[in-house]
Amino acid sequence: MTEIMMPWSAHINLDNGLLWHPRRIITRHLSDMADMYRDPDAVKAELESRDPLVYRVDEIEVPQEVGHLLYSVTVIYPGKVGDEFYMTKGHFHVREECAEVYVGLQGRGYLLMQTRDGWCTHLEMQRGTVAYVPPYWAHRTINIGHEPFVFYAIYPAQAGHDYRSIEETGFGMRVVERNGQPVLIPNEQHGG
Ligand code: M6P
Ligand code: ZN
Repeated sequence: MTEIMMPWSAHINLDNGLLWHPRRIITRHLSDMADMYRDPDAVKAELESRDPLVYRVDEIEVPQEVGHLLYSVTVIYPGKVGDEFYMTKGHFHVREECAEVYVGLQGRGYLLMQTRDGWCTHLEMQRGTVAYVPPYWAHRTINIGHEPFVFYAIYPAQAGHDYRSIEETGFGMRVVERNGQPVLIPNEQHGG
């Protein structure tokens, strides 16, 4: 029998990006993604003194089934490892045919996207940007500013996260600071 869920609402604090509702909170520190940054010496030096919180994801709780929509609010804190800006791990969807929509709420960021055959592109995001991640594109977000970069994401609940491909090959581009500005450079370690 079809189970009927009661309608409900949540609340996003637009000042700090945090979601108020029963939810799952995911926090990622530098040590959780140490191998993803380009400069191992910078990672090591940083981890010797502290293990900074790079980003936080607040998710609502819905069944991860076809028909439901899952959404989350991500806060990427400002910062760099060496000259590389703080970023999310990035993932393909397990169900690669699932798209995703991002809405910028605060700060400035890049949304880096890449196909399986290595086509890599990016979009700039700020408050009010609505970015569409089409099916079959891996996606990673990067804080390129001096304040938290906050965005809302919504996607089919069955999408799932595949981190392994990105852990193995990385993205084709990295975002680093040059003369105070964010610059995309090719990723020499990219194996895709
Ligand atoms: C967005 C969505 C989430 C994702 C989060 C952090 O909120 O795409 O599904 O979990 O960003 O990105 P990642 O899972 O790659 O660390
Ligand atoms: Zn996704």
